[in-house]
Amino acid sequence: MKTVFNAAHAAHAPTHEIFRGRLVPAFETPARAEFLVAALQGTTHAAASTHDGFVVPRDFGVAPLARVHAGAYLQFIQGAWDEWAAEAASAGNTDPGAAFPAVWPAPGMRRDVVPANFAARMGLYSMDSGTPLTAGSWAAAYGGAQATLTGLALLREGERSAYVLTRPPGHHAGVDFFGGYCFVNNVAIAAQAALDAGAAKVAILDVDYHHGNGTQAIFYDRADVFFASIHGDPRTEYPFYLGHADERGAGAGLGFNFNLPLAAGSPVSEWFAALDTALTALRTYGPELLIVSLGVDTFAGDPISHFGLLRPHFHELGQRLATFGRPTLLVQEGGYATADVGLNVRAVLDGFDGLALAPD
Ligand code: Q9C
Ligand code: ZN
Repeated sequence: MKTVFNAAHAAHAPTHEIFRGRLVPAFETPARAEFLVAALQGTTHAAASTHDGFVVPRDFGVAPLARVHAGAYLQFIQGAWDEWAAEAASAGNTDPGAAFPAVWPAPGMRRDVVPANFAARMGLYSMDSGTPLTAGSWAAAYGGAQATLTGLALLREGERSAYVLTRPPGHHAGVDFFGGYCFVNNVAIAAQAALDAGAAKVAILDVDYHHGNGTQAIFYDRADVFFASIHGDPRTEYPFYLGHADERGAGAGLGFNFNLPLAAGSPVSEWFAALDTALTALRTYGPELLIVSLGVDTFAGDPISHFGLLRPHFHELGQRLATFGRPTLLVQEGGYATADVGLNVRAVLDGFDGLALAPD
């Protein structure tokens, strides 16, 4: 299948994140995309006529992002690094590290008055302190949204499937907040764009280890997007505060949200049983389009996750997604066993395309 490559990903290059009271090497790094490029180059998934076989993203502008995200949030993210750098410079630091939020409006505090203070706005527009905001975060995230919209355009032009090779990921980002390494919600932007282009029903299947809280929340009260997710139980796993099985949608959206949380450490057989359950529900829904939040942090070797999928299981995942039989947009989300991310994704794409599992 064709791969759309967000080359702007490299602009977002966090070096560290906060973990257990210390700065540790960042998990979500440009190297992830480099391994993806290396694994797909020279394969049938990199057979386009430009950019080493990868499709170059078109530019659809900021309007499709604003169909999902609040304008004030997009403006903040766009200018956040410059504000942070200017503030640091005025304090005599001309080479600040990444910006991290450290203060949030707890329930009962005001969200309707946007603070002038930069740190206060970082908290207003975020969900965690685990997401470094860097000089290139906006450029990379914007490029990712454009790459995803380009993948959608390929489907409209007749491709059966397309893969979007991008980072940072997107599924934790909500209408007006970043977090979980995510700034803009690529799959939500693509789903909304598909509806705006005339689709009546879109399905999003999220197979990242972590619940796609942003995607769920964006479409929770709507019937035109069915969100299904298989993920680590939020009682113990990030993002903790959303992703339980009793979240079935609200209002017109009741019945169109389907969470399949599994205990950390669940066997792969249970994961595939959940996949079948999710695909059955999505088939009943009858969408014109399937969008997959393709995290491969379900891999046994992932450093921050606790499922046990191996290379052949990713191949099997691709096969099962293909049997769904709808135009399918696969969008990269998590996966932090950096050296294995590319091979795991290649296994999914090979499985989808009916190719044999390639040796490592
Ligand atoms: N130091 C995605 O997979 N915190 N996001 C992990 C480890 C957040 C993962 C803490 C994990 C977010 C898209
Ligand atoms: Zn994840």
